[in-house]
Amino acid sequence: MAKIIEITVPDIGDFDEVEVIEVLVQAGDRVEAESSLITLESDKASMDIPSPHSGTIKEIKIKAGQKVSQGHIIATIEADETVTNKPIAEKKPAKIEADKPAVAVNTGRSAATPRPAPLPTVNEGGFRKAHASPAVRKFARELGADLGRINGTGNKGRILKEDVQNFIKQILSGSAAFMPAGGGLAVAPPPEIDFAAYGEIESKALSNINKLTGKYLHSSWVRIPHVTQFDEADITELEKYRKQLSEKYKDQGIKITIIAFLLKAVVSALQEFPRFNSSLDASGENLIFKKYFHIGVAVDTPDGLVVPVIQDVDKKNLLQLAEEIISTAQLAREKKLKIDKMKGGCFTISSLGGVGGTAFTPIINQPEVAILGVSRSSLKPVYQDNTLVPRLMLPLSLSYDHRVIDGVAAAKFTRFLGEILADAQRLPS
Ligand code: CAO
Repeated sequence: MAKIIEITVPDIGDFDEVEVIEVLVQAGDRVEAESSLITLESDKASMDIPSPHSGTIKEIKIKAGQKVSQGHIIATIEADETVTNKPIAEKKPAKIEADKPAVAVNTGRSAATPRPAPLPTVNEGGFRKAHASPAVRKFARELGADLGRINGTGNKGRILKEDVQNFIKQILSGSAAFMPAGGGLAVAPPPEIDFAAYGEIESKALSNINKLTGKYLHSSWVRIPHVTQFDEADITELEKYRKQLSEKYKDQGIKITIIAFLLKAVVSALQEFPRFNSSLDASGENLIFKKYFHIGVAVDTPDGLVVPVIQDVDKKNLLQLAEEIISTAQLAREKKLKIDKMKGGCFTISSLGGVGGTAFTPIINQPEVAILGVSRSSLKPVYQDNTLVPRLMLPLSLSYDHRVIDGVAAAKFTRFLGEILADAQRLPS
């Protein structure tokens, strides 16, 4: 015969006065033996308390927020007739450490249920921090739902089972709001490694600039299909001219480096190839062509990379540009650059020419569609009129957004730059 049994909090180890954070059943619910009734959470761990019997819940004697200890009555249950006097679950509830996943990750198996296919990857950091009960965590993990991306509708934003179900429904229906930003890939998190296990280490926090730049670069790298076109410009004549100019303005403290010429050459190329002076709009379906020429210049500072923007390069002469590069780089290195000076760029130049190297693949400064990397010039033997002659060659590395720019256009763009830099007379002063 069915009988009413009181279900009490079992031995929960060293814990006393633990908070009930979720009541998972209500009166009238049918439960199976070992299914979770409530979730308790201490400052160290959370645990689900299972039902020791199958049957129907008659009355709930507990509510969320209450503190309980061993022996506290949770509920009464009308246990199934088949139940013996000995409850099925006499064991301690499974304790789930706050900083460990509830079940094995990505092995294709949960602790309880073997699965034929590997589970989708979740972001472990976000998953751990999410406000959810172990039962919901387990449920989410079984479905491969990333708790870190789910907004909870429960008490104090707690993630409920329904939230996980809704999230999965949204994913299946292809709702953009639930896809990774930009519809890109969900990337597996890096492995957590105890570096100290292999030798002495020192941990240093990244600078704010590092963190901010890192975010932008990562986003750009993941969202934009990058291709890099390499070329060389013969700057033998240009270098002579640059040295003359530098000499002339030395007394005024103005150093004219190749960057000023590159700014001018880039503007000419953008005028010739307007697609390089465009951005995709937020929908990704329209190209916005800019009629202005604001060019970013990557500056290396002690705290990391910043990209101030030189406004209206087409309206400034070489000397003005050279002065502005010097003063802007100085401000950037002294952290005095106003945020306005870093906005509105159309295209970026990143020069490692003062350092060295022969080529590199710069990351596009989104929402721009291309970036020009410049490496150190060097003397190379070049065939001219059937003779090998020494020429000063400047390596160019143009990374471009392949959604907007085709390979042929990129090759034409760098060729145009090469030709215009080779002929100093063609450069607007
Ligand atoms: N080939 C050969 N020499 C070059 C050169 C090149 N392509 N570019 C610069 N040089 C020379 C300069 O003429 C200068 O020579 P002198 O000291 O003999 O006068 C020297 O290298 C140092 O130049 P500079 O770097 O101080 O000046 P710049 O105008 O060329 O560059 C700036 C200014 C702000 C762009 C640069 O200082 C800087 O910060 N570069 C780093 C940018 C960066 O980090 N990019 C990587 C981003 S990752 O995508």
